[in-house]
This record gives sequence, structure tokens and C-alpha cells, in this order.
Amino acid sequence: MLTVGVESPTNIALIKYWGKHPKYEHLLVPTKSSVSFTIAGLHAKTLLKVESGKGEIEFHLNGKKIKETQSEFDYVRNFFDNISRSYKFTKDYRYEISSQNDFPTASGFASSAAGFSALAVAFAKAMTKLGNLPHLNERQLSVLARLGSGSAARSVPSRGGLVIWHRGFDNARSEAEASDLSYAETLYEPSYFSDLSVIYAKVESEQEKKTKSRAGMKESVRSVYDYWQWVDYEEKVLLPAILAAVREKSWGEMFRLTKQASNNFHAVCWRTDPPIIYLNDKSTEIMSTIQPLGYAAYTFDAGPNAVVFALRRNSEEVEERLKAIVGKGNTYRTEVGGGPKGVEL
Ligand code: 2P0
Repeated sequence: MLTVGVESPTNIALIKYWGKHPKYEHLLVPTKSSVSFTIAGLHAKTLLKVESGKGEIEFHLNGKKIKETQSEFDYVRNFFDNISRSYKFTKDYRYEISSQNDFPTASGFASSAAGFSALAVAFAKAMTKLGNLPHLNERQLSVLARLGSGSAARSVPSRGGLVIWHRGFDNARSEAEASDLSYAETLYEPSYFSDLSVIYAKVESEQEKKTKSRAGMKESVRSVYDYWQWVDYEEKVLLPAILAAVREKSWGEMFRLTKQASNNFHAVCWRTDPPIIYLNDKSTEIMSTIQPLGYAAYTFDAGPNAVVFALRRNSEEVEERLKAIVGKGNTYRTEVGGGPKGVEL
């Protein structure tokens, strides 16, 4: 038996991924490119044990065995089915996966991005050791992680920092090319963002039920009447504008555009039929508190918790404002961080 361990960070998007291209849906190729910060201190640690078998999977998440009937198991099974199309040898092994999120409870986040990034990197390492695969480069690894969960592609680049995930399909002449061209890479390393802090604000209670991203984005692509106009605007205007602001270290402009991108994403969710409403009263209170500040930005994903970026010199004050809304134990301050690492066994 061979065991490989990988620790991988989560990421938070400034320009969101929300929808798969209908032609390449099974390959998790997105309708548009997205941009994210890799986050320090929020990791998934995954141990992968591999032995001869027939593609069997055993999956433990945070110390609990996940049953084959649970949706988390489906995601993992889909991942192995997906990669077995390219790598036939995948089905010659049995896999035991133990994944542990070391996310502070105060962050309110449990993301599939960190977990699938760690699993994809661990799988590739194991298969290289077993002689089935050559050493994969980061681009190939991020494609592999994407086949587990789209946003996981952005957690793979080893330098972390600000990462772009290219939608890729524009220049593709085949399905295989569309898949190979849709990868993530670091644009700026974490040290470039030493002026910035990242603050998580947990709003949701544990039992809140929400629409899962995978199902929600499918409904948005199907039913939002101007979905493709939004995609076009983000791809051609908003994304390049955010990258220009980062290049110039115009943080105020980056904050302004980040808020706009988050609002646009939630507007798309609202206009989905039936509507998807991820934000609650506390989320909108955070929006109205942070919106006027030139030195901070909020962004929200598929849930009511906020991630706030702020100038480091203002970050204590911003965290105090957030504490006044969500309560003292519900914020977590961190920074932009690096990519995945091997775990010593
Ligand atoms: C993002 N989200 O860019 C966006 C913003 C949620 C809101 O990526 O179906 O779990 O596994 O590819 O990666 C969540 O979607 O979906 C997500 P799948 P995923 O971070």
C-alpha cells in the first residue's frame, strides 16, 4: 500500500465562477474565467492510500466515514470516473481517502476547493510513484483538480497568491483541447499583497440549508435571460479591469470592482428561476457597512458568510465593524497565502 499526504489551501474568488459551458459540462469547463486569492490558514489535509483493486473508494471527511449515498461521496466518485476517462489505470486501484479541514469554525467555510485540490495533487503524486504517470506540471495538476470541483483548479498553483482560472474554450478545436486549456495559474505571489488583510465573517448558523453550487449554477445558465451578457461583461470588462487595478496596486479600485463583481453574481442568483438567495439580513448589513469604505471590499459566495478584503492598516477597524454585526467569536483575520504542500507522514 502507498500513502501520500497533501495539504492544500482554500481560495476566494474576486471574479466568480458560476456556470459550466453547456458543451463541456461533464468536464467542468466554466463559461467564464475567474480570479481568486489563495487564503493562508484555511487548509484541507488529505491522506490518500492506494492499493491494487477495482476502483473501490472509501472516503472519510473530518473523521467521519461518508456513505455511498451521500452527495459528498458522489462528488468523489465523479472525480474518479472523470479521470479514469483519461487515465485508464485509475480503475486498477482501491482508494482510501481521509480529508480533514483545518478551517477555524469562525470562518464558517467548508469548501470543496481545498479538498479536491489536495486529492488531485495526492492522486498525481501516488500515480507518479507507482510508475503510471510522468511528473505532472502545475497546469496539468490544476486541470486534474478541476475535474473534481471547478474552484479546486484555483487552489493548485504552488505559489498561490492571485490566481486566474482561464475558461480556455475560446481556442479549443476539440473537447480534449477545451479541457487542457482550462487551467489555473498564479499571476502575483502572496508577497505582492502585503498591504492587504483578509477577514472572514461568519453569519450562518450550522443548520442553514442552501442550494448547492453545482445545482444552482446549472439553473442559472438555463434560466437567467441575460446570463451570457453577464458572462461577456465579466470576461471582457470586469476581469481585465480588476487585473489592471492589481497591476497598479490601485487597491481602492480593486475593492470597488470586487464589490461590483460580488453584487453582479448575487443578482444573477436572484434572477435564476426559481431564485437562489444566498444572502441574509446580516449579509446585507455587512454590505451596507463596507460598501462606502474606500479601503475595504466584501465578497460573498454560495452562502451568507462574508469575506472582506481590507488595507492592512485599516484591518483592525474593519474587523471591529464586522464583530459588531456578527459577534465577537465569528470573525477570523488572515492574509493572502501560498499553494499546496506535501505532508510528512
Ligand atoms: C467561485 N463558487 O468562483 C464560485 C462563487 C461559489 C460561488 O466555485 O460544480 O463547488 O464542483 O465545479 O467549484 C463553487 O462551485 O462547483 C464556486 P463545481 P464549485 O468560487
